[in-house]
Amino acid sequence: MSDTLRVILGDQLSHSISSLRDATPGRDVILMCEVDDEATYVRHHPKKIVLVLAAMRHFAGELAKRGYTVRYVRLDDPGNTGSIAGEVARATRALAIDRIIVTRPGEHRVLESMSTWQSRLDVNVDLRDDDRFLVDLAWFDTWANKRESLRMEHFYRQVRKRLGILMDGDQPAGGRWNFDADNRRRLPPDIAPPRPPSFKPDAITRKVISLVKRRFPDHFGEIEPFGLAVTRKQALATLDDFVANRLPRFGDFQDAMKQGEPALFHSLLSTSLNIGLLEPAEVVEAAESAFRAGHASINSVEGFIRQVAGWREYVRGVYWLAMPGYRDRNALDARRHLPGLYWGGETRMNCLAQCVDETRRNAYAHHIQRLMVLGNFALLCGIDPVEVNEWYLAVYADAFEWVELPNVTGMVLFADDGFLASKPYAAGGAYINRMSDYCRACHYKVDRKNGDAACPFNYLYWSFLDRHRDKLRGNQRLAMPYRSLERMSNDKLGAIRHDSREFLTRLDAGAVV
Ligand code: FAD
Ligand code: DLZ
Ligand code: SF4
Repeated sequence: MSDTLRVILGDQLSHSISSLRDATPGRDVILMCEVDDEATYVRHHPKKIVLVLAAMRHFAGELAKRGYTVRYVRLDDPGNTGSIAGEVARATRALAIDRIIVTRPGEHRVLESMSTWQSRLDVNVDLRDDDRFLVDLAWFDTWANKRESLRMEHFYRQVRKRLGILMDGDQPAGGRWNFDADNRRRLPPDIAPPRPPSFKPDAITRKVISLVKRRFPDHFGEIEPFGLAVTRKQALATLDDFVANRLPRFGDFQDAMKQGEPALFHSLLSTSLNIGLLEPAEVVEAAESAFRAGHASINSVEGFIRQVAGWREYVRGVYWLAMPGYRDRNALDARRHLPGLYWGGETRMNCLAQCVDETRRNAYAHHIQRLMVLGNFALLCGIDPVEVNEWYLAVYADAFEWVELPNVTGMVLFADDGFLASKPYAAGGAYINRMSDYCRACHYKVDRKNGDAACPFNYLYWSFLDRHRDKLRGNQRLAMPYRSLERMSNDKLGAIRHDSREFLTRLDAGAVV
């Protein structure tokens, strides 16, 4: 009889995970459970639910092939309690378990639940670190505790030096740590991005698609076509495809947006990384090898590695350092409800309409769409961080709270008062026009600053700075716009305030904006 239960969650699908490290085939039982609670605590995009459940089923099959005993609970199994804690309790009783081994989860609410298992179930719980990251949390805490303020760029350089990533001796490859300045090109019309990889659902995934259609018919988002990687083999194929076809231009067009081209030169690796099909070390290694082989230039490779070895690791460290209070931060006192346009409601603002529509169809938008269009609008309008976080967590297939929350609360909304980022990423329509082709097909005129035809981002930007003068005026990185604001005539400022008030009143009333 087995007395040890090893629990694997839906984003822990790595054969190297710490909870499986000393498992012996045929002896311990591995528990994997599909549960309603995880699909509905926020109403996840159906593509995300399919991704996780299909990947879980494939992973369970791989474990079984390796000789492990897997207790796999399906969403529609009779007796399914609907929660991870409920399924762990049920398995513990049914199998007379006296020891549970589990890897730390990616979300604080799950960690809170796990911390009660030992006393509630009267079993020994061995909670192991999640070491599928480049940096462990103890090292991050030591690094963070030594500093007055946290900055990603400092952290990233330490990680590169410590792990020897993209280094020539003790110097950064290419002679600079950061090639961001080279990475801001708009996409010229004659460059067609390669088709992103897509995997035809097999019988297992097709069954999950039917199940999710039946169980969650009213969640926001299109379930089909479904082509996300659900196995390690497919994830590796996505990585190979990225390195061969898109990495060489990743840097140049990293910030570009183009109508009808959701992926551009992005890697599409976040889902595979976040559920455990790929590890960041192998992704970084593949990118660095492409640079060393002369296949991709330094601005692309450094730009990509900064996202994976820098931002991804940094936001994870910030999340665990700042939780649980981080979820309640609202430094700019933003109280507005999330408008219906985020859920596909009609809007005449073409950039928002395009980004929401791509999100609905693909459960994906790339970084600049999330930050400078959807996020920027939420920031400028003062939308409540709780509602904005809930939206981002629900709609993206790669969203898990450890990575979603710092990006939204810290990077987008500045709701943490600058704990994560040195300034709010606020911008007017000119930025969106420079980096995209959205404005050409828009009802509004991006070069108009005021009046009914003006791009709303233009007056909302200045009105945001005006509203938050007391808090933001002293920020060195906003010195230039604040100098312009101070020089602005009363008439101009009056028009900005008027247009913003009118716009926000209409937004709150549910009018089409
Ligand atoms: P690429 O552009 O190809 O980047 C490569 C990889 O770098 C990504 O796969 C990802 O693992 C990592 N990465 C890039 N930027 C970040 C970042 N800011 N933080 C953490 N990792 C990063 N990413 C998520 O994985 N889950 C989320 O829930 C999530 N929410 C976001 C919310 C907002 C408001 C913003 C601004 C960003 C968010 N990101 C999130 C980061 C980023 O937008 C996505 O990782 C990226 O768009 C995924 O697409 P890709 O794999 O093609 O990324
Ligand atoms: C996202 C998700 C979904 C939709 N369903 C499940 C599930 O049925 N079973 C499971 O173990 N995990 C699921 N997940 C992933 C969990 O939400 C994730 O493991 C926790 O949020 C911790 O990061
Ligand atoms: Fe967006 Fe303004 Fe451009 Fe319209 S004009 S697409 S609202 S930035």
